[in-house]
Amino acid sequence: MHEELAEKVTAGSIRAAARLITLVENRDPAAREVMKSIHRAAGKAQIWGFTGPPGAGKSTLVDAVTTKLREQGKTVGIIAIDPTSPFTGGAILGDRIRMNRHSLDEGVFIRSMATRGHLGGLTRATVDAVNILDALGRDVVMIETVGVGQDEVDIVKTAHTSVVILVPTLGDDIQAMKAGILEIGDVFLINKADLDGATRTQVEIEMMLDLAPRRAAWRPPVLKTIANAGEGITETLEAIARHRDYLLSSNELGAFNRRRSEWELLGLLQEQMTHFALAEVLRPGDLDRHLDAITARQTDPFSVIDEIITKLRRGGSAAR
Ligand SMILES: Nc1nc2c(ncn2[C@@H]2O[C@H](COP(=O)(O)OP(=O)(O)OP(=O)(O)O)[C@@H](O)[C@H]2O)c(=O)[nH]1
Ligand SMILES: [Mg+2]
Repeated sequence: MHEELAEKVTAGSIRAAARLITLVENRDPAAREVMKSIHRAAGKAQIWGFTGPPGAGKSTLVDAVTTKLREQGKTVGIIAIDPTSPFTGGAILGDRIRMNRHSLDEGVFIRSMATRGHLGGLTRATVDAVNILDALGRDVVMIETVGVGQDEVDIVKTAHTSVVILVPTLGDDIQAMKAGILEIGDVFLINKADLDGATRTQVEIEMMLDLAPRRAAWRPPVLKTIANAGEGITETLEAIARHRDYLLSSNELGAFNRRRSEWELLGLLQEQMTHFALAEVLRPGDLDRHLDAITARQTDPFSVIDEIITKLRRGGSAAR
């Protein structure tokens, strides 16, 4: 079953990819074997992240970018992350409606995923889903996420190029913006440039970028877009292509891919070790007992970890 599903995904079956994403989303153990088999087939896609505040126009922009990519004959995979927070509760429905015009196009695969609920588990599921669309043979995989939490920022860091989408705002709002979002952007867009203050916001972002310490030689461009009118989309794609050229020419791509492997491996290790400890080392009721004792200050989390590690060293369940 595993081999068959893996073969179907790498042969380009959308249905197989959808099924596999559901398995990874549920952290189904069956997904592991398939993920092993498809790893070698992945690594060819360009991965782009789109992040920004709720309602900035991310979905509209990704949709417009998708149209352009399809005109160029490129296949597209989109992961829209639904943070399931009260103020963006309608994200899934919204994405469906706005991306409707691609719904009959086999060259566009769109999937919404939630980030909340598990101990970082769904952040991992998102990374797996990107790899699945990569192995499916998509030329470009885009991740749309609301840039609010650490999970979202982490996800965007796994993209080759991160596009930060902002809207015209008052100066104070920009100052209040988390420095984090400035650091992750390889390309900045001031979307809704049809609204007042777009140029001023653009200038302010440019100034903030001038002041911000930069690790790399790449200076992120700041562009104005009107996503719902398709304006600035060609320029956005050109900026992403220039960033790609920079990654290739500076050898940054190799270093980036290695960091991505590290992030993936260590994340998986953390997930699996936690799973192993909870399932194999702790007896039923142990976790509750530890939590009660820590809360009552009869012990501390460090001592409990020592105890768990000692049991792990002795061989997990054998030590019971
Ligand atoms: N005036 C104007 N409206 C726009 C522009 N781009 C998008 N919009 C509108 O802004 C609203 C939000 O757009 P979305 O694409 O759903 O924004 P989003 O960032 O994906 O939203 P969430 O996923 O809910 O965070 C929609 O009504 C769009 O039609 C633009 O350039 N100018
Ligand atoms: Mg959206």
